[in-house]
Amino acid sequence: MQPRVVIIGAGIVGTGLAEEITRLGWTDVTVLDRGPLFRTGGSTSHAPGLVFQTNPSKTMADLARYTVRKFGELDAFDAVGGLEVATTVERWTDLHRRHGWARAWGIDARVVDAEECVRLFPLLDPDRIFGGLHTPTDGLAHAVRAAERQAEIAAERGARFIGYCEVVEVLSKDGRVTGVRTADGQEIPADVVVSAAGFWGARLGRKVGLTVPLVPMAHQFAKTGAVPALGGDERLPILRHQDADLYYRTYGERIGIGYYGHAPRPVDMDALTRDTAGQPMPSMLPFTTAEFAPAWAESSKLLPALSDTEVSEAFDGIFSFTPDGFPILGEHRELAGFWVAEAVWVTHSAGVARAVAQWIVQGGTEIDLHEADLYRFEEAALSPEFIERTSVQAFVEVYDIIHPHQYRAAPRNVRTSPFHARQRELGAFFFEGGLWERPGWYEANAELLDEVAATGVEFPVRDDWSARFYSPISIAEAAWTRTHVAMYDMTPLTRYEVSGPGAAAFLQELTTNDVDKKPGSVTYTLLLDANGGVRSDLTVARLGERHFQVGANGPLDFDWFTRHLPGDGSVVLRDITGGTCCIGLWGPQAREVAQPLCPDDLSHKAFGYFKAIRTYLGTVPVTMLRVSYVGELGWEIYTSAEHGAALWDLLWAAGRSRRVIAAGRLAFNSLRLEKGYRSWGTDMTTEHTPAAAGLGFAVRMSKPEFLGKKALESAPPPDTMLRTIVLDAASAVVLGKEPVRVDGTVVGYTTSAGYSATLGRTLAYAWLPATVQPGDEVEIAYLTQTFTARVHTDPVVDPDMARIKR
Ligand code: FAD
Ligand code: THG
Repeated sequence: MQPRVVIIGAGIVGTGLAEEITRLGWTDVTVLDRGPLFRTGGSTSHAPGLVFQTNPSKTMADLARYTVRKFGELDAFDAVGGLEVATTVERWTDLHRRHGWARAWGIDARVVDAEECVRLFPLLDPDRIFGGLHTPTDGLAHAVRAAERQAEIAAERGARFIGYCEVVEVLSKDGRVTGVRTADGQEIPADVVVSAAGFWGARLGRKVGLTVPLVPMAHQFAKTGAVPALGGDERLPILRHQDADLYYRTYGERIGIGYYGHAPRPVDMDALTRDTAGQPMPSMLPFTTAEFAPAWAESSKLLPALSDTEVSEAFDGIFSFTPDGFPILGEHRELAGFWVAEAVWVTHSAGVARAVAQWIVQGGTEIDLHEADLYRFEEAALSPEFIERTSVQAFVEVYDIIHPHQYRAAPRNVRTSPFHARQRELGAFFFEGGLWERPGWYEANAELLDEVAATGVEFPVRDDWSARFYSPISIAEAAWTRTHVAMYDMTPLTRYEVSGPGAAAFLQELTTNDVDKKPGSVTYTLLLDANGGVRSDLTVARLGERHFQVGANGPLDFDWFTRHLPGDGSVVLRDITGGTCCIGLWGPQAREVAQPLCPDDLSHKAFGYFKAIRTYLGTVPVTMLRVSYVGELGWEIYTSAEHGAALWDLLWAAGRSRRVIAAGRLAFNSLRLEKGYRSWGTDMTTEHTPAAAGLGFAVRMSKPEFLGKKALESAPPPDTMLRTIVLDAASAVVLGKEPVRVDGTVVGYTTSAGYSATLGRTLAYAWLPATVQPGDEVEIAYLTQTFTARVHTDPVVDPDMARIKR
């Protein structure tokens, strides 16, 4: 029997899901909406439908591209093109960066001058703009029509759509959904319930004990009266004026204006009925006229013809914002069969619907969804305080120019390691990541600059953009690590204790490498999804017969592990990140620092590479792993939190004679790039097989069984590969996500980048066709410049492991 599916919400997401799920063969689908079909009163009902596909996230761009294609086929999309104009130098540069993303993700776009902007959109005042970014395939989605068309197709396959039917309760038994109860008392049985309830989703989630971190926010949208100068041209592109938080579309002779510049207005859901009384829809609040004044003033400057008209109708529409701007997708971990697909724009809706349908029906997606996963959030990030503040900030920043290394400004100091006070004393410049305070570099190391420069290390001057969130001190720290010894705070590295009689078998089945080795061994291994895509990369240290310590990448690993735990209690999983801390002590002189403190023999012979021991450093009980993401001799040294400060002080004092330094994330990143180590989520995702990512060495196909093995057995050889490229010019810098050309054609994109003190060049990883080989020349477009680079064999530094294994 086919699973019975109930979808809550018949907006653009719910109808898209019904179409995609029935297309994959599950046709017992019922879609319920509290409002009338298909102008339900949700956000979709009044969405002006602008679709700008370009996004810093490849995933989001892919979801948008699919939406454009699908709505085009459904005759619900007008490819009028998208035009984003720049009225400031910063924006003009930023449009070049956006142009880079467009090309990197396969979207046709071009940077055009002011004259061309006016040709495309004649109402523009050419004197106000530097130029624009024109994307011909962007355009207008007819959101309600698209919802209707998708519903029709789904209905032909057997799906039912029921309006005026509010879900008031989700029914469940033994941790599985069994159906829903509606306001009129009906019970509708279901095996799968998908909440596509838009900004009502957080409330619905709460009914089943799920935090859906979205905040409904009001956003101003106005329509002008007739603007005769428009002449009723239906083909004008959609327009963005991000410097003033504005966007535009035309409706015949009228212009629609959307505005994000007003103070953020989170919506009080408890007062929604009262606040929207008298409005046409429950997603429309009364227009806040005074707040719109700057929008009108700015608009009249950019489009002088507006002075002939005024606002004729307007409202504050409600839709969802999230802490990081991404949708919220996935299945409730404690309530099997309950899915959410929320905080989705019209722009990404069809792509999201297809991906979530694949996830539900087939167990995996083609497009990597980790950025949008329901379980991507750290525990503290699910606090109401954090959700509200960061979602409000996401509204404020929606059109801001965001530097790729720009970190959250608030809330800060949510998680600090036991070394925090020491780091501050050393002048750490803190970045935020996973809510942790992470030193990027230490001002105390400025005193090394001259000395390191004297050894021949170059410190190229950066352009203004790449010099942000950066310090040349990081180059000195990286160089120093390769010649002396450095302490890296590895506390934020997520780690789990996996224990119990079933622990070894559990890890063996879940990961690609052979982890069932002797206690004291460490293994680098991968998590794959059912399609054979890389879900994560881990280190697994066997500390005892039934006791493992796993080094992981974040909350999604915990989620994956939890979902796969055997039901018999034979494996216990514990996140030990917060209760412990870790210093990476690395560099050629690491052994001289640590050995005098340790009762055990730390020689290469006694304590080899990728081995683990439990011992003491002074009075501090430690677990030492002979692992180094920076590719140097040394150890990750773990202890429980209360010993952290003592451990730091001990190593610091012992390292004095060797001139030990504390080093930060920038140096760390540069060194791992030199060593060829990948960073999951940035360099590779579920869209890549281990072989494509250069991680085939971590897969033991001789193991009887592991998740993803079947898919790998039938996987064709990869047609794209992750490669290291070295920029030719010493001063050339890239930051990641730039398009890479071969013979003038864009063939790939960079993922991460950093300066190599060893080579005196910037290194980057790039996804390139497998035919592009080491030694080949490529070109990278960076803002307004083009840099040449060469594909290098990786790793660039220490390919024969001489530095690390001695
Ligand atoms: P909705 O369309 O809100 O659908 C959710 C449905 O769930 C509703 O119909 C609701 O009635 C139903 N529902 C909720 N709870 C229950 C329940 N308990 N039982 C039964 N049914 C329930 N996006 C773009 O991409 N481009 C744009 O140009 C754009 N402009 C916008 C302008 C404005 C003014 C606004 C407000 C939004 C705009 N958006 C735009 C965002 C976009 O409209 C939304 O993100 C999108 O429509 C959300 O679709 P949805 O299907 O998730 O939600
Ligand atoms: N330390 C620990 N766990 C981790 C990381 C870490 N887990 C998440 C993430 N980082 C995993 N990434 C890597 C990448 C490379 C290596 C370790 C962790 C590494 N690779 C050796 C190599 O490729 O030469 C593996 C050699 C081998 O398999 O023997 O060291 O930083 N604890």
